[in-house]
Amino acid sequence: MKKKYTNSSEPFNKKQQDLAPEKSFGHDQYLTTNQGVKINDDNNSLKAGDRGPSLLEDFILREKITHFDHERIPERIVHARGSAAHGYFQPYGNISQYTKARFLQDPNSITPVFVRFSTVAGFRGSTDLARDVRGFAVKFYTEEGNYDLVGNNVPVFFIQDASKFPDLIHAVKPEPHHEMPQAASAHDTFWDFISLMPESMHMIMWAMSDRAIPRSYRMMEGFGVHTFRFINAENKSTFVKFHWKPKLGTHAVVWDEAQKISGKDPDFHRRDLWEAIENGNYPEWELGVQLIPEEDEHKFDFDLLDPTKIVPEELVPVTLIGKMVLNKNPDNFFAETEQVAFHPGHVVPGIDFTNDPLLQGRLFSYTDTQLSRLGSPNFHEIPINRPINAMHNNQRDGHMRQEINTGRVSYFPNSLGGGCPYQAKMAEGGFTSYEERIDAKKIRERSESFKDHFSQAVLFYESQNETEKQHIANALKFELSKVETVVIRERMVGLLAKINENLAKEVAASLGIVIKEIEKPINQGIGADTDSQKHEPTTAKKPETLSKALSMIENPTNPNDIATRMIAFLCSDGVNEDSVNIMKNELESKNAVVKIIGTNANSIKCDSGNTLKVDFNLLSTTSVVFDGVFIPSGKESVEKLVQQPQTAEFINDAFKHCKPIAAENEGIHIISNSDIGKNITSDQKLPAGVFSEKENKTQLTENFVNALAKHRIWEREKILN
Ligand code: HDE
Repeated sequence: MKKKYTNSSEPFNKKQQDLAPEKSFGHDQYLTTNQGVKINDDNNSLKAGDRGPSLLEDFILREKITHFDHERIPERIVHARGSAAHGYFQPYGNISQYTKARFLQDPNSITPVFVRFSTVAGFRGSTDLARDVRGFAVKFYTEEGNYDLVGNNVPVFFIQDASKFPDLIHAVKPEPHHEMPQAASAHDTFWDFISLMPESMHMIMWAMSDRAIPRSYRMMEGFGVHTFRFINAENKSTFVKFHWKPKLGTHAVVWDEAQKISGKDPDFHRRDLWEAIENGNYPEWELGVQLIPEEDEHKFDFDLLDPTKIVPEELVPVTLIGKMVLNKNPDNFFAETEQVAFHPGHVVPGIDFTNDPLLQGRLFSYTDTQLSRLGSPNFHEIPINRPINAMHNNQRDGHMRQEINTGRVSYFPNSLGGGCPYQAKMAEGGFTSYEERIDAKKIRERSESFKDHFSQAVLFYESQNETEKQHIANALKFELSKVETVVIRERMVGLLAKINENLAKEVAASLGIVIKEIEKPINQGIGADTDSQKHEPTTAKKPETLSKALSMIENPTNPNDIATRMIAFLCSDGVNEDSVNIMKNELESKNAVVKIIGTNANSIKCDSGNTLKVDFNLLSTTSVVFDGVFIPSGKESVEKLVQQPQTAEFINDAFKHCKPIAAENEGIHIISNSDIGKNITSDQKLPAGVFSEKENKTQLTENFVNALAKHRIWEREKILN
């Protein structure tokens, strides 16, 4: 008899279930509908006959497809692309002198956090390596309620007033007629807007620097950007600027590398964060504060309320008050990373706002956008958004309400409910706003104290070292050469001339602009001369003191540390096992991560006859995702590698991106076969950061490790350019 064909999966037996790698469901759980009805066949819809039309009656099919149809929610209008992790925050001591916020008092207290890093402009599926500012949003689940520090990896912002934010974002997002380019600021509308907004020039210097192409989320600084207030138990206010300092130092990739990573591994930052946490390399930051007494508000030559200004660390040092460790990946991207709702207005007693006009606008925006993004006023009930302390109020109902409120009292004041929930006095932890005296006219004006748009742009630019300055110039040349409208390029060169004439000249030359021709008023352009922009920019003076803290290269954190750096070992059959192991052990003892790149995807036979497990096939990986390359000895291995065109490409990229490269014995053939060969001097000297000590293995290892600790061998750029 013909067997009935149903294509229905038979249930796994107990033994198979126990072997399953995924334990997300309990092993005795049946597949059910959302109403809890057990499903007998999840592979076939209900039909009239086995070849017949499907039946509308099929409630199992209808439920499944209806749910699927509604699986997407609107992505964030900005910061759509992001990755997040759980962790904790621990203060170093008691700072009750400045703030009564309880989570900052006791070094034995641990506050859970959820942190989301993001790019700003790209859509949810866009590349991690776009040239862009990175979001750095931290939710502290404190005993006194949720506190969100919603910052960026750049300490200033493009605009001074919230009313310009929609314009800025419209300008930077893909152009509306053809929705191009994705996740990129290199296009006309962005630079048109910027060229008419001199206040953006300080932030532009940061955005064109390598800060906008971080090596990893784990290697970025974070900043609260605005000036906030700490409030102590006596109601005394101290101005505060927040900083996150990464334990692994602040590092970037180079632009050519960023573009290649965008193609080879657009999830590079997401993967890096995920894998570091999975491997137990928990990223860590220290929380720093710059504290400014209320009396000193007007002591600076910029306004503390102006978000386009930093308080240089040389003027007010950063005091480290605690550390944050990220030690757990989310269980579900949508439920946590996508549904988390941050808000700069989520503060706890002891933290308060200033009148920064950008911050004030943000205080409105976040709940508003989350109402449409998350679809209901009850998004605070989503697990990732819930505070850890109890929450009681008289807010009721609305879409997707989870809580079942009992009783008939949902108003305050009430007597029927005994006046509950009742208000908390200040001494009981009730939030009271700082009593700032305001006596002013209602006007649409920008403060005179906001008008210097260039001094700090100059301070930032001049505080960079030569390599960093060159990278800024290169970024501007790249971005502006993608701008098609000549007058926009010209306006930009005009603005750059206010920062540094040589920079402007270099950019102008690359754009084919003669600098003399563009000495026009800076604010020219349609709509640029409105009252709100009437402050003409002053020509900036060179600052007397530079700020070393602003240079990533000149201000390294833990300069000898190579922890979690990714090192590629290029190997093939016949590789010398000792050569692999000696270098591997040394690097791993310093907590670097070694990956074996093989000419196949499985394993390699060493010269000793032992097998070596391959992590990546040369064909499927790329040098741009590594921090350094080592070629172990082994004649046969080297010969095989030389035959693969990918080997030279691997080395050429590593060389071009200024990465340390080391080769042992025969490995030197691979180096001489690559672009490096052209740069070996007549007396056989290798270029900077390339090592090949034939006899002395210890020296080779030491040189390689020291070079990796420097992150990049920048002097090599001189021979490459
Ligand atoms: Fe945001 N910003 N922003 N922003 N922002 C959002 O809120 C907004 C600003 C920042 O990982 C949105 O829930 C306005 C500065 C981060 O979920 C939205 C203004 C800084 C994130 C919004 C600013 C930030 C956001 C979009 C000018 C650094 C991602 C989705 C007045 C201090 C948070 C959402 C996450 C997200 C508005 C300026 C940081 C639309 C109106 C300055 C890190 O509400």
